[in-house]
Amino acid sequence: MNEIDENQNYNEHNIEVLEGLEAVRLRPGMYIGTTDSKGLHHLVYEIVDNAVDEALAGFCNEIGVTILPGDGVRISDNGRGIPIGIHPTKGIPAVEVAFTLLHAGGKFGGENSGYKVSGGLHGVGASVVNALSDSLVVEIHDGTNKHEIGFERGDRVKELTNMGATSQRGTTITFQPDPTIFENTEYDFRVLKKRLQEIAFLTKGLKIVLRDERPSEHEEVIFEYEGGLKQFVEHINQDKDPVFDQVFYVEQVKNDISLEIALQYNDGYAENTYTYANNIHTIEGGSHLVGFRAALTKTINDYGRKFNILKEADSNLSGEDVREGLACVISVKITNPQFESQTKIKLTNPEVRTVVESAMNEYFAYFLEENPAVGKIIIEKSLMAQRARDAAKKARELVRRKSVLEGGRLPGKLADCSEKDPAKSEIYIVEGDSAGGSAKGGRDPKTQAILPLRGKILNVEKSRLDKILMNEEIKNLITAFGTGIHDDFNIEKLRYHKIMLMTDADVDGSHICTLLLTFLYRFMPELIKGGYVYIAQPPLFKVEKGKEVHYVYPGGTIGKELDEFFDIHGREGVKAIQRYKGLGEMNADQLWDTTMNPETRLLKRVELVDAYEADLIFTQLMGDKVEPRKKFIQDNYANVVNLDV
Ligand code: 0RA
Repeated sequence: MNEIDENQNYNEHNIEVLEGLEAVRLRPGMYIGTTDSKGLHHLVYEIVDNAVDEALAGFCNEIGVTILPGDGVRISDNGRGIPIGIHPTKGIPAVEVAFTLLHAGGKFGGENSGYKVSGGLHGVGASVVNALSDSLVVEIHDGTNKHEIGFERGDRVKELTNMGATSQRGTTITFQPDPTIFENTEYDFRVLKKRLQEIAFLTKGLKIVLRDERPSEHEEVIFEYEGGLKQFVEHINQDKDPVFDQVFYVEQVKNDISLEIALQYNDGYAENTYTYANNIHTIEGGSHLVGFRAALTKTINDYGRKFNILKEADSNLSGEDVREGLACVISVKITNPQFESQTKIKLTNPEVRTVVESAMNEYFAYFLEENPAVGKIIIEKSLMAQRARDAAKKARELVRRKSVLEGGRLPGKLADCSEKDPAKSEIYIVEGDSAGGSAKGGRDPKTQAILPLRGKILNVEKSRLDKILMNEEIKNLITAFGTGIHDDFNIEKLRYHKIMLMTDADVDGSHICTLLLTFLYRFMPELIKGGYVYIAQPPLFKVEKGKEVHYVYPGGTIGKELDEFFDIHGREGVKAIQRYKGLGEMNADQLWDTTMNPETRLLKRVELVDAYEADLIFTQLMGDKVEPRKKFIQDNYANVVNLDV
């Protein structure tokens, strides 16, 4: 902020402004976390959150988000318009205060300006977006006139001006992220789409229109859910088979805490519960989740006993039993949410637990009594889960006892590395014995272990834990990793900090890779969350060109990699093109040079971008239904090969 408005005296308020936004530009990370793509998208959420607040206050029912050519973004709403009156103590229009003063109180109206529930995790407000934007323009339609104010890098460059008559109402904010602050200013439509859809599910009745007006990507999506969380749950279950039609739904405001819960069961084994506090996805759960779980287990057991579906001889259903196949979303809104830390997104407000627990106890009990057929299905399903869990426990004990008896012997097929420090050790999971042979010959035996798998592993999406634990290939994986599984999982015991999935670069190889990822995602998700899982990238072609040998890797356009290679390198002197159909076709040296040598290899780290998205993808890919799988593969062939869920 190197410019002071000539019309104003240089007073302490100006100095406050000066220091405030300059600090944001000096240390943007302190305010928005990062200046990578995440921080860039955060700018949009920060502005959208203010409009969502206006919707939650009941004054706005539509928000538009438009990515403009050149990667500016325009966010508009049909609310009351940001206040333009002169701020009582600052002496400038309220809108200017909001966009130039750091932590301008409760965003637009001071600390006590009412029931503010939205707001991103950082909740830093509009002034931070302004500070980090090359330019930012606010247009306010107050039903009578249109007013405009403009900024550049936080400096006001156009004072609030009446632009003439209008009958419209609402606020439009257009900003251009500053390319000197952000590593990359290119917005990702899919990232905004996912988050805006989530906000729409969480704010029933709010219409959100996302448009991409960049020349190459014209696209528009509209999200509007009258059913809110109910539709969110239906979305989670869209490619699964619900075991009853009804979706349980409760909404309540009590002691200044508003809560919404929706749930339905599907015939799968996994639990999908997503929790939110003030629209923030609380990945690690917290007090709302604890209250919900306690009430779910209690209500189902009480109901089962009361109607004698749970017999005297049956033991009580455990929490895990009653959560098998559960699809559920919990959303709470509170005035002062507390999280364990910036990175541990876990709600800690203790008062939330009791409110959620008593609402669930009361309304879920009603729901079961009013829908006895549903009650019966849930109890019977939970009883089956209980029996399977008992069987799995026995199987697990068998596996454990066996490994104790055998002195924790590693699988016979594993060619282990000599390094004992897990941080320096890698394990390659290889498809088939012949590729396994090449990998064993080509590896660095100090740090690289090889575990060959026989063909396709079991699809865990369709099997129960007891059966999964009896599968030879899966047992080998578990013993080689050293972590144990499920309840016994212990990340401290992981024997390799890089787990490399190395399969052929063809459809079968992708399938095996997906089966492995499904297993890891469902039973050892900590490995994926911790960033220990990688996909090795063997080359697709070898091209001999004059005296040089080139390898062509996946990437760029699927199926066109070779053409793209020739576009860059030309065709002169090309003798032999070899297409690698499988890893087994490469000899040991080639495999080392192209795929395993840490100095030169290409790796993809598997990331869990978003849990419910990942769940949808695994269900589509590995579940019973053929249609969604076909559609997914048709839509996403490129992403399946480069699966980065
Ligand atoms: C009236 C009063 C207040 C804010 C707004 C309208 C308002 C703010 C925004 C931000 C984006 N769009 C908006 N539309 C309206 C201040 C009262 C308060 O802070 O609670």
